[in-house]
This record gives sequence, structure tokens and C-alpha cells, in this order.
Amino acid sequence: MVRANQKSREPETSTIFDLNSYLKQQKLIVEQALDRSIAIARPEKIYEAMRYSLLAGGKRLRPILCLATCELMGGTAAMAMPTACALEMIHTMSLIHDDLPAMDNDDFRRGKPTNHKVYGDDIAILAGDGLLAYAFEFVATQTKNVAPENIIRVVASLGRTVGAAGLVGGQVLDLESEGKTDITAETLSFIHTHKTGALLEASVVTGATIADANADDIARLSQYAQNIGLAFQIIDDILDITATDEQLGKTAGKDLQAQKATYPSLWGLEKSRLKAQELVDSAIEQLSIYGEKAEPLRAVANYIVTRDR
Ligand code: GRG
Repeated sequence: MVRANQKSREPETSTIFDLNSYLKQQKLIVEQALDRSIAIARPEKIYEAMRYSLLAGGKRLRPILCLATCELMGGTAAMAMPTACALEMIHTMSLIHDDLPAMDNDDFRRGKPTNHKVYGDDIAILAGDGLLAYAFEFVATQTKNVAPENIIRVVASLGRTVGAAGLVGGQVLDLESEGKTDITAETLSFIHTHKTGALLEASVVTGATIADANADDIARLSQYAQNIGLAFQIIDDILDITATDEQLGKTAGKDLQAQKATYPSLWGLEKSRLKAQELVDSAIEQLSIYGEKAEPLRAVANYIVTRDR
């Protein structure tokens, strides 16, 4: 027995969760699965363009969240991996389209020339379309050992997330808001809960659904995801001001240049940071019921406010 004034002989690091190793390891297994997910076929150019952006790096946060939530709810990484890959395919397609001249018009993404800079606008549009369609095919054909009704729920959730009720709707309001000086906090929140938050929430909800989580757990985990989703966007806005092109792997300072309303433009940098931290604290509170098992989700939430890229 260990007395109060006696030090335990257990190594102190045994229960400390090493976020950096965890993220590195999870990123590696996700990237291996993504590499296997699409083979080059005819016409080679479109498969190369899809693979170019899909395998260009990135933090792989959405797949990591999906795998972690599935495991927290008692499922396995293997059950969730096709959905984890699909989430990254959808995210990547949204970045390819967002970078096009008709949208955000960027030359760099993930430290490399954007898809349309390498393959032209026509192929970049089609590479995005190809990735989007393939994401759904991949979930439907590759998911194993998951109840069919849960696979259907995952497909429905992904569909809602990318459509007008999610990413597309958020992007439209974002485009309409450009250059306007009277954007309210409510409009800004609509843009980001749809454009950024929806896919992060779907990452968590699909992971839980694959593991057959109950409605209470899904509601709690959705709340966690909504909080980290907004915090993620606030930090994204802050980094657009404070980080360099090299750190971000894309052009920094674009929000100011495009006269976009952002959280720092509404609240200032300091209040934005505080707000992001509050959201992460609330997200972490949602996990208390799960104890130590939720350490990966807690650590990802903390990473979101401390990240520098
Ligand atoms: C989904 C059909 C369909 C169309 C796309 C273009 C568009 C509609 C939506 C834009 C969505 C978008 C680009 C949102 C920004 C989300 C965001 C903060 C991206 C950066 O995510 P990180 O930092 O990037 O996770 P990495 O590169 O690390 O993956």
C-alpha cells in the first residue's frame, strides 16, 4: 500500500498521455490507409490529381477524431478506417474547390502548389468531384463488421454535412459576406458552424455511430465536437494573422486582404483566444463521464487551442 507521504514506485509517466506521439502515430496509420485507398487507373491524370491533394499532408484531424471516438465507444480502428478516409477525402475536396480562382483563389496549400496550379482549373474541379463521390463509395463498400443500419446512418450524416445544410451552405454565406463591414457574430457563427464545424462534428458522430453508441453518448459527443469546431475556427482566424506562410503551408493574411469578417476582427486577438479556450474547456467537460478512456479526445481538444499551424 502507498501511504500519503510515501512516493509510489510506479513510473510517473505511466498515465501521462503523450499527445505528440499519439498524433504522429495516428497520422501515420491514416496516411497509410489513404495511400491504399485510391489506385491509379485510366485516365491516369484524374487519379494522379486526386492523389496529389489527398496525400499532400495536413494534420489529418478529422480521421483522427473519427478513430478516437469509435474506440472510445468500444469499436475498433479497423471498423472506422473507411469512414476516417472518407472524411479526409471530403475535407481534401473542399480544400481543392476552396482554393480555386472562383472561390478563395490560393496558390499554396499544405506547403505545395494548389491542385489547379498543377493540373488546371478543369481537372481540379473534377478531382474534387471524384474525391467526393469516391468518399461515399468507399464507406459503402469497405466498411466491415458494422451493422448495415449504422453504415446507412454514416452515409446520411456525411451527405448532410457536405450539402447545403453543411459545407456548401457555409461557403455560400462566406462568399456573400466578403467585403461587407456589417457582419454580425451570429452570421459569422453560421458560416463557421457550417463550413468548418459540420465536418468536425460529423467526424465524431460517425465514429460513435460505427461503434453503435447510444443517443445520449452521441448527443454528448456532438456537444464536444461543436465546441472544438468553433474553437478550431477561432484559432484558424488568429493564425491567419499571427503565423507565417511557411507555418501554415498556405498564404497567411488572406482574411484581411479579402476584407473578411473574422473572430479577431470582431473581438480582437486576446478576447478571441480566451473564447477559444473557454470552448475547449466546455468540450472537455463533456468528456468527464468517460474518465481516462477519453484522454485522446481531451488531448485533441487541447491541441486545437495550442496549435501553431
Ligand atoms: C463539400 C460539395 C462541397 C463543396 C465544398 C469549397 C467549399 C464547398 C467549402 C469550403 C470549406 C472549407 C475550405 C472550410 C475551411 C475549413 C478549414 C478550417 C480548413 C483547414 O483545415 P485544417 O487546418 O487543414 O485541418 P489540414 O491541411 O491540416 O487538413
